[in-house]
Amino acid sequence: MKRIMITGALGQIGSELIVKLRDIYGAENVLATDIRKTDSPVVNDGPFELLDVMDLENMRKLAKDFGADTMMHMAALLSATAEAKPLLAWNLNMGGLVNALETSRELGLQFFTPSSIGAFGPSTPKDNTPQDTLQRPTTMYGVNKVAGELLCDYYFQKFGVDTRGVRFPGLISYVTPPGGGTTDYAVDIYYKALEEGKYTSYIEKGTYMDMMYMPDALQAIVDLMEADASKLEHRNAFNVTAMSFEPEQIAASIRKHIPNFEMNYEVDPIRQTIANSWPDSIDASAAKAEWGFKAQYDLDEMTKDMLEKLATKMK
Ligand code: AKB
Repeated sequence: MKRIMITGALGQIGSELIVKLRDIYGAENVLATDIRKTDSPVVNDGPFELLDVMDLENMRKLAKDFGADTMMHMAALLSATAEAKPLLAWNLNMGGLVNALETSRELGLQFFTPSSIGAFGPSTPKDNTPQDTLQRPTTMYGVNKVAGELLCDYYFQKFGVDTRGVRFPGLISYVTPPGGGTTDYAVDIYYKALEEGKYTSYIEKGTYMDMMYMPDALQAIVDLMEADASKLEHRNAFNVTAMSFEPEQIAASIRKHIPNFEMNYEVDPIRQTIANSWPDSIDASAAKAEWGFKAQYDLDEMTKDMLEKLATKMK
């Protein structure tokens, strides 16, 4: 990775990934692109171009003019939004992906795109979900993710594009809030804990999902992209996780810092159905063995850092 182009740069992952990549590879070597422009470090602190990922011609031109050797395709709708707008999700998630893969094939770019725990479904083994297992998701997001994993494998096998990916769990960060995901409650809860001392969860108690703190997710992307290709038996996509918890456990972790924190429930049937169809915990041993994946933060370490950073940010 020397000249990296990123789509969806202003999204939840992109906006922090850009900063990390610019630190490592130099600001001038990381091209951020997004369909919108904001007054933010992503736009102001390095190269930035407007790009609709449905526009293959412009994507190709930007990558070529920049002299990119790597494409990181982050633009996508998350699970709850995709469930509300399934046709838009199909068109954008699949259309954007195929354009990014085509650009990478034509220009010989290394390629990364995230998959998700959403690529699993109710018939997948729920505990310690294996790397290679049944994937019959029942959500549009899941359908997109499985099709995307297969498409990336196809571009690797058929055209030799160096495609790599991870199945991210819910990602938690104090920088850019997520939008339209099922796991977003685990981010919202920290804001509300500091603002109001209480939170109403749309996910039912007892619902376990895998999660990861953003610094670990960003490091995982860099480590996978820098990994020796000859060591990778899998490519699209590796299970990665740092923790699995249910709402009562994150509330208990918050109470270690805010003892009177109150948790209530008003379950959203759509997001609950999505959560119920996902694993309770996944097995990341293939990622550990093939490229040394390691997460630093557990639930309590993450809670401490989130509350400290958010308190400063919200001052
Ligand atoms: C979502 O909830 O949609 C995402 C994901 C797990 O892919 N955070």
